[in-house]
Amino acid sequence: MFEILSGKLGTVFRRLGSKGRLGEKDIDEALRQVRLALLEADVNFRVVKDFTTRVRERTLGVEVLQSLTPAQQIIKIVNEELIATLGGGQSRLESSPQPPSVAMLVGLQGSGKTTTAAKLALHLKHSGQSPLLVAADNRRPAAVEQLLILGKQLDIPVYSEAPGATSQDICAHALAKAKALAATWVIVDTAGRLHIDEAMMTELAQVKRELKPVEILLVVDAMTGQDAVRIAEDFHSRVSLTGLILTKMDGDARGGAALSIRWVSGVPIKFIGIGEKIDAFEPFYPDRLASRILGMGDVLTFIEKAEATFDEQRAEELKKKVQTASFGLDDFLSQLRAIKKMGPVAQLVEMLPGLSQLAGRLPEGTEEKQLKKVEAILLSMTPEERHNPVIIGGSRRRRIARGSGVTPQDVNQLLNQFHQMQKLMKMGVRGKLPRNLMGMFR
Ligand SMILES: Nc1nc2c(ncn2[C@@H]2O[C@H](COP(=O)(O)OP(=O)(O)OP(=O)(O)O)[C@@H](O)[C@H]2O)c(=O)[nH]1
Ligand SMILES: [Mg+2]
Repeated sequence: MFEILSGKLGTVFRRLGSKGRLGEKDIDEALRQVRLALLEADVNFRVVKDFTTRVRERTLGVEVLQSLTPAQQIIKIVNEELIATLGGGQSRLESSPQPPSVAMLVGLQGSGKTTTAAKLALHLKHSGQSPLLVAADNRRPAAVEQLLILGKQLDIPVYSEAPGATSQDICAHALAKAKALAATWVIVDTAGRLHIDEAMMTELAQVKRELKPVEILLVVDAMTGQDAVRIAEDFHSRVSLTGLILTKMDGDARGGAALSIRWVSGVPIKFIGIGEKIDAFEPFYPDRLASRILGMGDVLTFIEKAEATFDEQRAEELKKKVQTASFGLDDFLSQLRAIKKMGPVAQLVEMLPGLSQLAGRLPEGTEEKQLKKVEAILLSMTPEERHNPVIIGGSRRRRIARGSGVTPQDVNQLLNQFHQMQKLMKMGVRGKLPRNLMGMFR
């Protein structure tokens, strides 16, 4: 899966990488190609539009890391936005506070429900649970037989009844069986239909009422592309899904369903089926899939490392400056300028570990107008005075005040503020500074 998309994206990024500097035009051209590649991979057009908009906005407002090339930065952003499109973090299986936890598998005919029920039961068994499989698909004897065979193969108990039994009966008896076996999980395989119809929905609603499943998982065939996405939306509106299982991920070379379904339906992908064999099944990790699609495991690892050392270097430099008290007024000046660009100082301080409680008690002087005044004062100082403010006595203070059109008291207040800031800094630099604050200390 994703071979074609992966190949196309690879070409786009290689082309970007061969250029030294990237202008807005290069970025737009690259994003145009990314958009085409996604559309060709059958990704939902709304997802594509939203994705490329997000990437574009971020590339334009990006903080340039010296240790990365522009192309690497774009790869990093594309990777992060791919992960976000796929759901962000891993969505695990929920369990009930009181066992057994019930997972009900729903889906259209042939989507892989029965196979997946067995795969999921085996997965749970391997993680130390004791599952019971339930054949709630009692309309077709062959369906029950299929589950019985799988259960036997895997040595996992299967509860079934003779054809014709009502699903209400099956559910009630299955729960009793689960209790008798001290099963921790009940995996219910339901009957599929060719299309979503009322009869199926009524039956599913009934099973849901009887068993109060903690998980209602839609099993959906990834090879059906955008149909899969539509089916997920339909099912979700009818039975409130808790998760998706995408099957046959081994089959489709395009992968549009996988890339669109979470974003469009809002339901997290919890597992994927990657083959007919019973162990061809795994939890879904958005970040792993994203790096597989980008096909750039090495580049991404490199980017992560470069970022980490970059942050560390910055934090380390700053720490040294503060510790050796060489954090001078020049630093203060550039810091104030950075703050001016970044928004209200109270918000920034809230993000600093250990400083949030000071947020409401910051000295005045951080408003826009005040900042200008402060800047003027600092610029009226000689470099020597900025470097070593202790030499600023009465006459220097008056000169600086005259030069910047303020009173000597204003100059004094600024110097006091600076000392307060130094104190705050000393407290704030204990841990690693959050990345978005690094701009303050340039
Ligand atoms: N390649 C591949 N085949 C799969 C996967 N999951 C299921 N299949 C195949 O899909 C076919 C249908 O699977 P079933 O589990 O019977 O589907 P179902 O949803 O229970 O079908 P009905 O009970 O008829 O509604 C079988 O041939 C499975 O082997 C998968 O992840 N990859
Ligand atoms: Mg089946």
